[in-house]
Amino acid sequence: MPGAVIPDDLCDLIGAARRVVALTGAGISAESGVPTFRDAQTGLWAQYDPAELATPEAFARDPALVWRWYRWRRELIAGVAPNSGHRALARWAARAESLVVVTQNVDGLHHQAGQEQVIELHGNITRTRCVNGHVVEAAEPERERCSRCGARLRPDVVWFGEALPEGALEAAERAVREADLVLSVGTSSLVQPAASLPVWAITAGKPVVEINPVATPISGQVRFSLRGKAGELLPALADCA
Ligand code: BV8
Repeated sequence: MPGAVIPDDLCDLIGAARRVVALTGAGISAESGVPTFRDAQTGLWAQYDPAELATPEAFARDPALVWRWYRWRRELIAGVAPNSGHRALARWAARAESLVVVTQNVDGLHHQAGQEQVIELHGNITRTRCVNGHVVEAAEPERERCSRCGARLRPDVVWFGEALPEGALEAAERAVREADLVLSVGTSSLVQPAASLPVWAITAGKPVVEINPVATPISGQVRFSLRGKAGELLPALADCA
């Protein structure tokens, strides 16, 4: 949909917005070739449920299997680049007083697109840490131990059942509180506590704009629910900024 048509009232709202927050999920990376979390499983991994593998229990039960899954995802992500959606948010940030990206994604593509203010709620798949929290470099994290405390190494992501990184949710809540426009881009709005952020914005009376090819649990509550792809709609929205 080249040159998507943005309604005048939405374009005016964007033009007047000074402090923007973009809440992003796996859908913004889909056009970069990163399968969304729910369809990430192809080939060998089709038999596994990501919500089962992305847990401390799975890692405790079979660390080698979990590492194989993360190595497969790391190799996939190493071969992709930011798309026009990521780039549009980075461009928009240069034109607003502030634009903070609060992402559920662990692929680092917002940083790669030049986005300066990014809150990674669920960590970053390319980083490795030990089970005691020490971030380390490791060529073979499946086999190596922490160079600082000797503990087992794991990907520096937040698994289901684990708390978000210290201060990340608070920083995201503060950004939403200070925003005059909130975007919810490419997320099924199912995973908590990230999914509570757009709901909190709606409750606080902030204008929320959702971008998703399909409806989500918040589609009926937001100011604008745009049915479309992030890579096509975000550039058109950024042109209004
Ligand atoms: C916690 C990192 C507490 C790992 C991930 C309340 C109620 C119910 C359950 C809970 C609750 N509170 C907590 C829970 C449990 C759980 C949870 O939410 N479960 C869900 C399934 C019900 N939450 C947690 O466990 C969280 N921790 O709350 O801890 C605590 C507190 C103190 C002390 C101890 C514990 C931690 C959750 C984080 C899990 N880690 N990722 C890894 O990646 O390996 S989650 C992972 O899945 C992703 O990071 C992402 O967040 C999530 C997938 O969600 P989406 O990003 O939305 O992706 P999805 O595939 O679902 O949707 C893609 C969307 O894009 C779709 O809508 C699609 O239509 C759209 N799309 C497709 N193409 C495009 C597009 N949109 C635009 N353009 C396109 N081209």
